[in-house]
Amino acid sequence: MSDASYRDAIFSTPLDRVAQFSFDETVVACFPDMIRRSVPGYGQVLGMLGLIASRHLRHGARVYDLGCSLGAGGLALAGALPPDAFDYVGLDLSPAMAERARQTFAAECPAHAMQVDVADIREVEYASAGMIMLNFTLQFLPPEDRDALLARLYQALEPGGVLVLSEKTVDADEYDNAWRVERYHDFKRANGYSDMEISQKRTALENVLVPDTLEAHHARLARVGFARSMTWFQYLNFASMIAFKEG
Ligand code: GEK
Repeated sequence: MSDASYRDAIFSTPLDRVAQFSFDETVVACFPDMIRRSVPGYGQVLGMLGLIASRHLRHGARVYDLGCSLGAGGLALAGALPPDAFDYVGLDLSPAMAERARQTFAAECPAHAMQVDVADIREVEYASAGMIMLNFTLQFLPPEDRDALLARLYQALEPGGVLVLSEKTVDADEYDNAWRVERYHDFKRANGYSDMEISQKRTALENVLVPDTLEAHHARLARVGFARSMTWFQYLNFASMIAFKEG
């Protein structure tokens, strides 16, 4: 991304009251830095989105990117596919994110059809799509809303379409989970976050980011209709799955 990006220091000062995490202007400014340093495998997942689209996307099909933030998923596809290969629709609840995504697409891939709307992904009427990306977004929805959204996405997918679902996950086994979370904190420390930043972000995300187990994800995908889903990527407690609608 060519936009100037600021270093994420949101949780580097002691706060009297740690605010709940929200995607406001402060977060937007440092978002690319934050997500790279705090989501293991973020870059690898993005890189594969283009390759997955090259293999699975019907030429000219619509692609939804739900919770598109600054549009990294759209940029990944535009970098891998020609302008007539797909119509991109990015959706995000945050007007600040959506505006920056629009500016980035206009600057980086002006020939591609890139639309960005401010919307709650739970309330959108989805048109038919060849590929739907939920890249680290479902985890922010209240757990009770997740089935209904995925059921609607399954309905919106064309036969042969794919859903890519990337998430922070939790392990059912408490020892496995503790190991993964501790190594994740090591990963953040190695990427320059202090213990205070790590613990304050953790508090801010409590009740905002509620992770599921991989088993719960695959069970949900099966429940809403997907005959086949698999985990194609995992790095500590972050994973990406792909679900196939029968063609
Ligand atoms: C990327 N996919 O860079 N409706 C719409 N958007 C929402 C909703 C909702 N109900 N809830 C949260 N969001 C991106 C990264 S970030 C992940 C996704 C992270 C949006 C929220 O505004 C934010 O932009 C995004 O989901 C999650 O590949 O920050 O860890």
